[in-house]
Amino acid sequence: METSVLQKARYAYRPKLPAILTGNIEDIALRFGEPTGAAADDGALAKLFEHIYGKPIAGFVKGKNETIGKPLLAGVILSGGQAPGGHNVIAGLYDGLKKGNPASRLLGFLGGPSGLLEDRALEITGDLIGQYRNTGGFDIIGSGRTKIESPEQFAAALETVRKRGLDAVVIIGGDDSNTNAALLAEYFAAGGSSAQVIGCPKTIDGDLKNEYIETSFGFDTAVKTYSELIGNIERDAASARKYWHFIKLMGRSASHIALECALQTQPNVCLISEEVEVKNMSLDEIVGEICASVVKRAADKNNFGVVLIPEGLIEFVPEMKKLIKELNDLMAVYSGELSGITNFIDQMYWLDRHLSNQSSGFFKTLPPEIARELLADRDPHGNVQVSRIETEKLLIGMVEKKLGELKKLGAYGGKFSALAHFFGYEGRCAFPSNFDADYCYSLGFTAFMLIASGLTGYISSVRNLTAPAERWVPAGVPLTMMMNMEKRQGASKPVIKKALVELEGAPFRLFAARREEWAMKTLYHYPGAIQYFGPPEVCDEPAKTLKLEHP
Ligand code: FBP
Repeated sequence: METSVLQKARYAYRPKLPAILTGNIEDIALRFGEPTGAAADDGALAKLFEHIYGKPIAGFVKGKNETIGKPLLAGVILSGGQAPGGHNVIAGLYDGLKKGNPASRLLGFLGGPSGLLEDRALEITGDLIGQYRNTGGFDIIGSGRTKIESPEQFAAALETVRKRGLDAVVIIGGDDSNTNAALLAEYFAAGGSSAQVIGCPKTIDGDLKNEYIETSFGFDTAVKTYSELIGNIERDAASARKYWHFIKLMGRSASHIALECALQTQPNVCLISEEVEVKNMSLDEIVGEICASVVKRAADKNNFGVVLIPEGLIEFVPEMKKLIKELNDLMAVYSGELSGITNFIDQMYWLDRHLSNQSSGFFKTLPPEIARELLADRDPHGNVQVSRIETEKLLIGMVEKKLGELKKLGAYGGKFSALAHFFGYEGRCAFPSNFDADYCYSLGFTAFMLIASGLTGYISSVRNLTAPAERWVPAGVPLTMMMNMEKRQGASKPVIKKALVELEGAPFRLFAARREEWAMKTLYHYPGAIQYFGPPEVCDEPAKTLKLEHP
């Protein structure tokens, strides 16, 4: 493999570990807390997860650990969208296994959960992992979005585990994939298998977090990559003074990425889906908010600006939310009938008969490209594929129209020329920041400690992340503790609770306090590129969201 100069330099980077995980691992003992409950719906979850529900949180302390040295065979799966640092989770897991016993081995299942179901795997060797340390991407074994849900799939997973003689499987994924990890752990335990399942919190979206998961890995690098690009665009906008840039940012339903990028770059407008939902804002009101900034800035001869749009925005606009819910239910109930109607016009007629009057009326007002995307296949977890909906273009069109009306009324005299961008894939495979490189390695090493200690149905957790890495606190947290029941594809299912932006939280409050000024003036902030070498305040600084949430 040909490697870049930076890649070679990053191979040599030694990720930092929490102090408790350094030194002799036979001297790291487990300390258990009290039995745990669930995020909500305790009764239903206790029934569904009879074998893994209610376990205590497992922390680490100095002390003798008798179980740690036996040789183990573990498997690892990368699941869902790429997030910077995945390779380092595998590196931390691999190094832990080898430190526990050099005879331990690690298999990487290929292409996500389907690799486990179809028993496609390769052995992770020292040479192989050496080529991927501290690099972005998931290409060492690939990823996939297969949801393990049918009885045949669970049986196939158990069959692979038995055939291979696996002691444990580590699933590196987001909320849906870690829900799968809990289901698998329960299935294995109920089926009399001793195979353990451990999850790791991954997603650039930042929505897999709670009291025990301070942030999901990949968020830090992704937001820094997008913020660099947004800062560059802001500087271009302020230099050319002729464009409004509408930038959609990944993040699925959650606006954590957009909010963090706003705090880093101080754009003129940043929409936050969770606020749109709470305030019940219609599309028209959202457009009004953007136009207010355009009009004010035009009065100062600033016919340029930057607008950040979270990719899930569209799902939170009340009329759209109602429409999507109705579409999801119809697509679940009439999937056979609907898939037989391939022509868009015929689909519209069919929907006209099945949607409520309000949703049908709203659906007809949408540009055809957006309507088509709403009818496209859901992902395997039943989510609308929001990254494909061109909200940024929809908003540009609507803003243009509204400004035209304002011009006629004499309320606006500027020029409006807009450009659309979408930043998502650009940040998912970046070289992990030092923070993500260290955090991921620690998560992988912690996953090994949980396996070696015989635990199952736990997620690897590392906390106190705003302190220097040696003071980070690793632990194992029962997956069921983060779960509740939600309606998915028409049925009530156990899922890990998504963390959306809290309007009472410190990051949003800071943003809300500053945004009026940003809307009028040009107060752009240019964070520049991620730095890997240099003083800690330049290289190791975590994201603002994390610092504000954990002062
Ligand atoms: P995960 O939730 O699996 O981490 O994926 C995150 C994400 O990048 C979202 O931000 C985005 O909506 C989605 O993946 C895009 O999916 P795909 O990679 O299938 O196009």
